[in-house]
Amino acid sequence: MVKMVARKPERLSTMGVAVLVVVLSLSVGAASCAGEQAPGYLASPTVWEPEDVSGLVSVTQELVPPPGMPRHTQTYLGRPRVVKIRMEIEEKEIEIAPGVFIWAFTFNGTVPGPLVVVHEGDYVELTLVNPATSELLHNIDFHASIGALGGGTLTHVAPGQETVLRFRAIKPGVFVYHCAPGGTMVPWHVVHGMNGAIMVLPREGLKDPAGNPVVYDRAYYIGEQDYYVPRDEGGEFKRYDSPAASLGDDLEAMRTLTPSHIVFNGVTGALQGDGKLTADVGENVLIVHSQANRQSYPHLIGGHGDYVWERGSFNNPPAIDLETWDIAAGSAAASIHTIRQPGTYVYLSHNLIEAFAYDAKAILEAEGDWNDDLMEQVRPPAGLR
Ligand SMILES: [Cu+2]
Repeated sequence: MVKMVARKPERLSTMGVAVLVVVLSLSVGAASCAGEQAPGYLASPTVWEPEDVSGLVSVTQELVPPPGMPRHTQTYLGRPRVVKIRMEIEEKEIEIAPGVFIWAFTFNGTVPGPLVVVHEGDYVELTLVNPATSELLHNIDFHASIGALGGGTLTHVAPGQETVLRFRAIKPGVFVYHCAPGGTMVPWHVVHGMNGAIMVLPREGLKDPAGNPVVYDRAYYIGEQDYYVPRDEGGEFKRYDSPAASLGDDLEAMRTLTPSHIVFNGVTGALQGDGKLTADVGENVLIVHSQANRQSYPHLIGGHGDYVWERGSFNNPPAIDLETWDIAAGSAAASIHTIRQPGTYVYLSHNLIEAFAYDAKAILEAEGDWNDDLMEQVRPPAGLR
């Protein structure tokens, strides 16, 4: 028998959510490694019995612009709920970099669309509205859902139409959603910003690899976006009069598979300067990071991913203490970062060309006391001695 003490999650400060952290001593048999699920994790996913939805409590979730997340509790042990959300489609011209414009196709006016948060077993009831002022037909495909192309075939809304879709979130994790009207319209809408993510929390909250609760004190949503802005004969980025006017040029630019821009949260520098992320020393910071169309390689310069759900599924134990991880195209990852030093961190895609020559990065500024034990400048840079 191997005696093992589970790593204690660093439970720090508050964000209005009180969760009891229990440290367990676990006895692990030497033969328990192969083919078994980690302690505290299910050997197989939960089977959800159908509910009479009319008898369930309905709650309305107020969606907020990224990098914010809607108000939520990290645990929820009551009966499944119907979580009602509303998304209004907006086609709007935005300036993605100085002097560079694109007609963004958006859910609720932002790139990415808002993060939705529910708990495993809940029902998501979406009202999707396409105002009469739109030019284009849109819909939504939730990777968290099951059936009808993720709801895509049930939600086509022409300008001046709305629809209501309800699906059950039976798989805990972080998942992309995106517009998917069909054919080449799918990537065209996605690379015009029409994507976002949903977080389906386990009902008991997040857990470390040993099954102990892990709580976060702050949470941010980052949607990484690749754009393919056409250039004119002189090499300048083109600007168009209407949402659909760029289609022919766009498809040509998209087929190069070479983005003109790669940014976090829609616009160059969105999560830097006044938009930077903040934290305090001692906090656990959750970052949900989605990329609906391309790969990404998250890394926190000056820190680590203390807990990383690289593939996004909360039914799998997180990896711990990673330096860099992968986000597959069309997926989201969740990571928790324990902030141990004050100062400036850079959260980026560690294809450094994409981070610095493009703009796939965010700044995280932390306040608190410096820890000399972890790092100390023994002698500042000076002349040779
Ligand atoms: Cu669309």
